Amino acid sequence: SINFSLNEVQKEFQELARNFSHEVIAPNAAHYDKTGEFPTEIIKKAWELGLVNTHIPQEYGGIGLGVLDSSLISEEIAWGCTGIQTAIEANGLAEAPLLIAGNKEQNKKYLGRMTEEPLMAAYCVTEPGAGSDVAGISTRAEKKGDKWVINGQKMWITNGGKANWYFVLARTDPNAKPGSAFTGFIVDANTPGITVGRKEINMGQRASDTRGISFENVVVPEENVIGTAGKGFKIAMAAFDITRPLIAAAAVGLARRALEEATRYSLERRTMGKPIFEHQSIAFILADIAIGIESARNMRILNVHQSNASTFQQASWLHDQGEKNTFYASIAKALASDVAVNSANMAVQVFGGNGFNTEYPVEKLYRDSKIFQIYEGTSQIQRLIISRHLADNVA
Ligand code: CO8
Ligand code: FAD
Repeated sequence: SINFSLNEVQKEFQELARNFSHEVIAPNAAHYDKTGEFPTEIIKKAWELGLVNTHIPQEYGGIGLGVLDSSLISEEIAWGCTGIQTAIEANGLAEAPLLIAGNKEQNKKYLGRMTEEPLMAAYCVTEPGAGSDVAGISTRAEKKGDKWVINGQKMWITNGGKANWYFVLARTDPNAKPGSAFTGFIVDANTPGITVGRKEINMGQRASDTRGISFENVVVPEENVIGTAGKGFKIAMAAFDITRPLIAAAAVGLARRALEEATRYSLERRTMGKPIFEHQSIAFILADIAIGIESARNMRILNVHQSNASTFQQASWLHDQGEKNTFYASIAKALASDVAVNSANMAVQVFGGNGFNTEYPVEKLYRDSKIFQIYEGTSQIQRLIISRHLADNVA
C-alpha cells in the first residue's frame, strides 16, 4: 500500500516553517533584498526553532531529519525569501560531505558546533575557470609530512564571507581520472592564507552572501581529509543527491508565492468592467502556474517506485530509503527551476506595470528565480545527467 499523507512530525515542521516564513521572513525580505545586508538575525531565529542544519544526526546534537522532511521546510522558507533560503540551505550543502563520508571525530567537531551556535558553513567547489566541469577545477592540495597544503581560487561561494568552516574540493593527483583525482577537505575559515573577496552584487537572492575565496599555502591537517584521499569528486557529487531535491523544493516555494500574489492581484485589479481574473487569458495563466507547481511537487502520488515523472518529494523519498536518486534529483531540480522562472515571469505579466516595480513583490520573485536554473548544476547539466542515465540503462 502507498501512504500519501505527511506524518505528524512532518506536519509540525511544515507548519512551524510556514508560520516563521509568514511572520518573520516575508515582511523583512524586501529590506534584505534592497540593502544586501546579511540576514543574521533572521537566520539566528530560524536556527533557534530548529529550521537550520536539519540533517545533522542526533548523536551530534542535531534533529536528524531526512531529505523529504527537510524539503517541506525548504519550500516554506523559500516562500518567504529564496535569498534567505539559499543562505540557510548552503549550510546543509557544506555539511552534506560530512554526512556522507565524515568520521565520528570530524562530525562531532564540525557538525557538533553548528548545533551549539548559529554558525554558517560553505561548500567550495566552483572556480573562476570551472563550474559545470567540476573535473576541470585547478585548486591543488599537496601532501607535506602529515599536512596538506592547498593553493587555488574558488568563486561564487554562498556564505563565503560568513562561514566558520569550508568544504573544499582540490586536486590531489594530477594524472588520475576524476573518480580518484580529487580530495575533499574541511578547512577552518580562520586558517592563515585564506582571503575572502568582496560580496558579489547579483541579479537576485541578494540577501545571500556570494564571494570568491583564495587559498594560498593553506595548511590543513591530515585529520581534516573527508573519507579517503582521492575520493573527493564522488563525495562532492553525492552531496548534490541530498541538496538538489531541496533546491527543487525551494523553487516550488517561490512559484507558489508567485501564484498566490498573482491570484490575489487578479481578483482585485479591474479592467474593461471586471476583475482581470475574469479575462480567461489571465485565469489560464494562473492555471498554468498551478499545473507547474503541482507537477513539480506532487506527482510522487502517481508512482513512488517506478516513476516516469519525478518531483522533489520523490527524489527526497528515494534518498531516505537509501536508494541512489541522482536521476530523480536532476529531474526534480530541472523541472522545478523551470517552473519557478516561468511562474515568476507570468506573475509579473499579471501585475502589468506594477509587476515591473519594486513596490510590488513579483519583480523580486522574477530576479530571484533565475539562479535556480544555474546553481547546483545548470539546467543543461541536469539534462546531461538525466540523458547519460538513459543511455546507461538501455537493456
Ligand atoms: N554520486 C557518486 N558518485 C558519482 C556521482 C554521484 N551522484 N556522480 C558521478 N559520480 C562518479 C562517477 O560514477 C565516476 O566514477 P568512476 O570514475 O569511478 O567511474 C566519477 O564520479 C566521475 O563522474 P563523471 O564521469 O560523470 O564526471 P564528469 O566529469 O563527466 O562530470 C558532471 C559530471 C555531472 C557534469 C558534474 O561535473 C556536475 O555535476 N557538474 C555540475 C556542478 C554543480 O552542480 N555545481 C554546483 C556547485 S554548488 C552550488 O552551486 C551551490 C548553490 C548555492 C547553495 C544553495 C543551497 C543548497
Ligand atoms: P559554465 O560551466 O561556464 O557554463 C556556461 C554555460 O554553458 C551554461 O549555460 C552551462 O549550462 C553550459 N554548459 C557547460 N557545460 C556544458 C555541457 N557539458 N553541456 C551543455 N551545456 C554546458 N558553487 C559552489 O561551489 N558553491 C556555492 O556555494 C555556489 N553558490 C553559488 C551562488 C550563486 C549566486 C552563483 C551564481 C553560483 C554559485 N555557485 C556555487 C556556482 C554555480 O554552481 C556555477 O555557477 C554553475 O555550476 C555553472 O558553472 P559556471 O558558472 O562556471 O558556468
